[in-house]
Amino acid sequence: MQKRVFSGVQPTGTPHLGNYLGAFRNWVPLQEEYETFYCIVDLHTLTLPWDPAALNQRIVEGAAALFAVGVDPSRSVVFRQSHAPQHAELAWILTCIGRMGELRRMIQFKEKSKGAAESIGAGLFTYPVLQAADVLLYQAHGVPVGEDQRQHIELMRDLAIRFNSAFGETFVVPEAYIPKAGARIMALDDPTDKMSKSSVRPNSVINLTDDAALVAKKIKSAVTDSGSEVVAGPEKPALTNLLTIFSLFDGATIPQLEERFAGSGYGDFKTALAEVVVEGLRPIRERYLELMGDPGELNRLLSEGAAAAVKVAEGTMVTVWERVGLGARPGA
Ligand code: ATP
Ligand code: LTN
Repeated sequence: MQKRVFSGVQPTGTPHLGNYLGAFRNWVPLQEEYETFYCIVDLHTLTLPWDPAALNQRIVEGAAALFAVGVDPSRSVVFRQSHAPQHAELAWILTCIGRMGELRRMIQFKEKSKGAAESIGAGLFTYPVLQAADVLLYQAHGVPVGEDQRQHIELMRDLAIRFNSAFGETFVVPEAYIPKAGARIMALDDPTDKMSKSSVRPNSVINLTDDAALVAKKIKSAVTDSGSEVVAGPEKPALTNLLTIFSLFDGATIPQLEERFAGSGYGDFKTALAEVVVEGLRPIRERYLELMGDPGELNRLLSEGAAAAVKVAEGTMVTVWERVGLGARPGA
C-alpha cells in the first residue's frame, strides 16, 4: 500500500508566506510519492473566538490557497474537517486516553491561553487531541508541518503508542516532516516573533494575496539588524530571516547570497528581495484570484474530497469501535 501523508491548515485568515514556505510548498512534491490528505481544519478554528459570518468564506479561501500553490485535487484528497464526522468521534476517544499533564505542557496552549487561564475555552486545551485524531484516522506515516507543530506531533505519537499498547495495534505512529529551511519564518517587524495569521500588525506578514506594491512596501519597512552587512547569523536574526526567504524563492544558498550582496547595503538587498518574492508569488496569487472567482467549483471539489476522506476514516473507526469494546459501528 502506498504510504500516506496528512496535514491541515486552519481557516483563520489569509495564508501567508510562513504557511507557504514552512508547509504548503512541501505538500506539493509529496503528491508524487504518497497518498496525500490535506484538510481545512474548521473545527480547530472554533477553539478561539471566531466570526460565524466569515467562517465559510475562510474555508473556501483556504482551499483556493492550497490549489493555487499546486495541490492537485485529482491527486490529493482535500476536504473540510467538519465534513468527516469521524474526526470529532475519534477525538473524544483519544481525549479519554489523553492526560491532563501532557496537555498542560503544550507550548501553543500556554501561549494562546496566556493571561486567561481559567476562562479560556476547554477546546483550546484539547486542541492537540483533535489534531491527533485528524492524522491517526488516515494511518498517515508523515505529517508535513512547520516547526511550531513539532510538539503536537510528539503528543500524537504518544497517543497512538498508548492506544496501540492498550487495545492492540490499530494506528500507524506518524512522523513529523519538518523542512530544514523555512520551518519558522519570522515576522517582518519582529524577528523574535513567528509570522502569524493572527498578528494584528499588518506589516509583519506577507499574505499570499498581497499585490506587488504591497509586498515591496512591507519588505521595505521590514526591520533590519545593527551594522550594514547582508549576512546571516545569530547576531543578525532579521537578516537571517530575510536571507532565508530569499534563498527559498531564488534557489541560491545563504552563503551564495551573502557573496552576491557583499558590499551592497540593506536597501539594495531589500529591493532585490522584493523582486524575488513578487515573482515567486505572482503565479500563486493569479491562480488564487482565478479560483476564488468560482466558489461553486471549490465547494464541489471539497465535497468530492470529503467523500473520499470519509471512506478511509470510517474504515479506521470500525476497528477502533471494536478494539475499545463499543462493538459494531452503527450502520456497519
Ligand atoms: P498562525 O500563523 O496564525 O499561528 P497557525 O500556526 O494556526 O496560524 P495554520 O494555518 O494552522 O497556522 O498552519 C498551517 C501550516 O503553516 C502549519 O504546518 C504551520 O506549522 C505552518 N506555519 C505557520 N506559521 C509558520 C511560520 N511562521 N513559518 C513556517 N511555518 C509556519
Ligand atoms: N495545528 C495545526 C493545524 C492542524 C494540523 C492537523 C496539522 C490541525 N490538524 C493535522 C497537521 C496535521 C497548525 O498548523 N496550527
